Amino acid sequence: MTPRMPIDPELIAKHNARLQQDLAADYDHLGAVLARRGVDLEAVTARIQRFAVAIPSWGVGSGGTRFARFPVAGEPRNVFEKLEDCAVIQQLGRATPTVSPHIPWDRVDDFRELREFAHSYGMSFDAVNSNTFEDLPGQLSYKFGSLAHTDKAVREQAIAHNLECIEIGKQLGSRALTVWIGDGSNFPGQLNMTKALERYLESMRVIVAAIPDGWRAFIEHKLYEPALYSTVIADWGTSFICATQLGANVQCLVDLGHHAPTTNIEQIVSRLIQFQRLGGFHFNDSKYGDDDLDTGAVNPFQIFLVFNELVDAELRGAPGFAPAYMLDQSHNVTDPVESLMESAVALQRAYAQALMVDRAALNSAQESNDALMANRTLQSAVRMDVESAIKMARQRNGGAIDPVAVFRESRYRQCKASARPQDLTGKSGIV
Ligand code: LRH
Ligand code: MN
Repeated sequence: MTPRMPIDPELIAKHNARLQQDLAADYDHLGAVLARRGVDLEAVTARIQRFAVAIPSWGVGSGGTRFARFPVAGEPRNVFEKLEDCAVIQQLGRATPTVSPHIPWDRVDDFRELREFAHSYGMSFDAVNSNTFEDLPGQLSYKFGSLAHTDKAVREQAIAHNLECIEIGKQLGSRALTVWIGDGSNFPGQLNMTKALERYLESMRVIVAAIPDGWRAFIEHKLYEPALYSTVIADWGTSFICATQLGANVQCLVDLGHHAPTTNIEQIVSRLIQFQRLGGFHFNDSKYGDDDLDTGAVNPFQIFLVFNELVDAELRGAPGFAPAYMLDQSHNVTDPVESLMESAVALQRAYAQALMVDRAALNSAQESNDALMANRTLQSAVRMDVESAIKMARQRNGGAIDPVAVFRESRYRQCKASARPQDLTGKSGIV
């Protein structure tokens, strides 16, 4: 069954036809440059074609800060409209075939219907995210935590929610549960930090026991926010210890924005790969805190250094290496569809540049402690202009050579602005 296409395929064909000749010239040039380095461009392009990253369902609506949220006219009003927009990102960019849902934000009466709706666009579901950081009417409050709460009744409520997310994930075809909790404290002395982690582990044991065969549970650490003095799962070390305590199907999820500004994230990634606990990523960028900015928009070298570790693991066949790639961003001043398309391209770019690294030269420079040559080997890869390889991969996958240009030409957002009437008065908080 050919998937439904939210954008007129003719528009993409005409656009690609206009840009085809220049792309071919740039591609041939890159091929010649790489051939001199002993790198086969076709092999690189084929790997880029297979690269995939999941879209966060909560990312296609405009985000917000504690100060305000500025809705975009025509933004999705429910999960079905979110999936439509995700299908646009996939049709034009061809690197985002899955969506990571968030419960209860994406709750519907019939999840099988939702699965079929996604499939009608050729989309499927990735890791399901639980939410025990917001209160729902008639529920016990998560003000003082959830899985690590001092009150057994609140912990049981949070456990039950995660068990329900697993059941929902089964209906959606997900194969992983992501558990991020905001539990922590705002004052020294407020929390017995040892007991809090013991309560967390006790709660997670119940959840992990319900994880189906073939599934994984991802523990997502975060340094701070909403807790501003201590966070129960604050760093990769705590996440790693918990994963090793809880079971082989429990791994660590690295959200790039969840670290102190000076943290060496690529080293954390190399450690988690080495000990087979790298579950996956929430890619985004940040300058200060958990800013959830567009991937590669602020510090593209950071993403390259992470992919340098990932490509090294991929090429040496690191045991247990199967990271789940997901975006986790909040879009306050751009069109979310455009930001998500550009962010997927930023990941393809980092991946392609990491594939350009002369690993033999890097290895001999490292082994001979030739620091300058080692760093230069990396720098020469990140300086490679790989745009034609990414565009060729996208076009061969059936996408648009320039997705944002076609998205704007399609006037999709303007069409949705009239099809999705809503009050655009700004208010704070994530969709
Ligand atoms: C927490 C987080 C987590 C999600 C939420 C939307 O900051 O990164 O992954 O549940 O953002
Ligand atoms: Mn995240």
